[in-house]
Amino acid sequence: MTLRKSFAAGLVVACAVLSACGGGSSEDHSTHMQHGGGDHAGGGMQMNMGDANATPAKDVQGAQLRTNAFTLLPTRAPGTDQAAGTAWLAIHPGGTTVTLEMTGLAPNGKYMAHVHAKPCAEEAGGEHFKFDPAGSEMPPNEIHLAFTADATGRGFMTAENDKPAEAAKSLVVHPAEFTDNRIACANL
Ligand SMILES: [Cu+2]
Repeated sequence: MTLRKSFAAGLVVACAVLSACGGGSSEDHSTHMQHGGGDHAGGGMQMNMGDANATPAKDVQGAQLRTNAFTLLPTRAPGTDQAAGTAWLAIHPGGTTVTLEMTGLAPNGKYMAHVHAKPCAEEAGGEHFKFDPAGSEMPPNEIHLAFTADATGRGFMTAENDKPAEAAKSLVVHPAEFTDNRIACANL
């Protein structure tokens, strides 16, 4: 699985460069989850991982809206067979809004979704979508949605970016602790 190897290697590089991964080879972006907006420490390096209270993509006015159901990926972690839901991507004059709504997740489980650069049928979404292909693996150069399922296993999150992600192809959901594992994918 060269894809997964290179993906994991990319994460290690990102961790080394950014010193932001807190140990191990898996990403941990849980520190900025569900703050409800306006809580970006420092303000210099805005690390937007989503805002559950932002206007959902399907409600953005004047947008070009793409939407699809999630399909389970064969790489999914054990215990995720019930995961299901919908992804929306809205391109609008203010940039891009991405929303996901899922059910069947682990109660109170932590997840990470990224916008990816290939359709679900190609390499399970391929690499992350980047606005600048030579740029950072973190937002705002990528679109990430960090979220925690509620006690019933429902997850909901919206991420905003001020650029139009025209070339985005899919949204892939991972366990937050193992972001090289791919649970589900929705074409966008
Ligand atoms: Cu991803």
